[in-house]
Amino acid sequence: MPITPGPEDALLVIDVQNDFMPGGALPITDGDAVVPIINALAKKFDHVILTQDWHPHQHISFSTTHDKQPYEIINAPYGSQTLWPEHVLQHTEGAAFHPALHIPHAELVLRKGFRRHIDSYSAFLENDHTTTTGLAGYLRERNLSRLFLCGLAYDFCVRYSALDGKTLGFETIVIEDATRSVDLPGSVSATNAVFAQENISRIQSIELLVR
Ligand code: VGL
Ligand code: ZN
Repeated sequence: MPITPGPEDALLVIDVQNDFMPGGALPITDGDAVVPIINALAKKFDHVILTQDWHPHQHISFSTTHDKQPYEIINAPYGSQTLWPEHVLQHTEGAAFHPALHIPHAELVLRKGFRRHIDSYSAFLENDHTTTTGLAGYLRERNLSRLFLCGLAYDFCVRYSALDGKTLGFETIVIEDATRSVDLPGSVSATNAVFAQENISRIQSIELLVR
């Protein structure tokens, strides 16, 4: 069904950064395929917000910080934490947005994951599920009530952003073909299941791009 974004809608573009692209530090298969789709989607929205994963050296999510291998899981003070290769180090090329991402009218770039001792998948709350990024307050003050999510990765940062957005009272829709997954064992099926359970709808970009 065609959808026409209105003044209370925002496109939330999650982590379209070089390190998540093929050849990057934490590569996502086909990650760069979302860039032209997101550029086209952005033209349909008055309000676009970009998130930027932004880690300091020795970040808690880095396997190297713990002398462990990537994709092992540790018990952090706030719960279990998957370990990743070092990625999106603050102010490096790897942390920069993909050079072909072209959204000149984006209104906010929200950085997350900049605290050494807490990871942040969600654009709203860090992985302790308590520390806020300030995004919910920003959206409320600006009367932005419906969110369309796209970007990387479907099964991590898009997943937790969509869930927290919904819990915090926003209508939340994921544009499935404008995302790609890290695809660890079970991560995509768990994401699909939790989206169904929480009534987070999945749509295709064509529904916004027609007309
Ligand atoms: C992400 C793992 C680690 C993401 C960020 O953007 O989905 N995944 N940091
Ligand atoms: Zn990260």
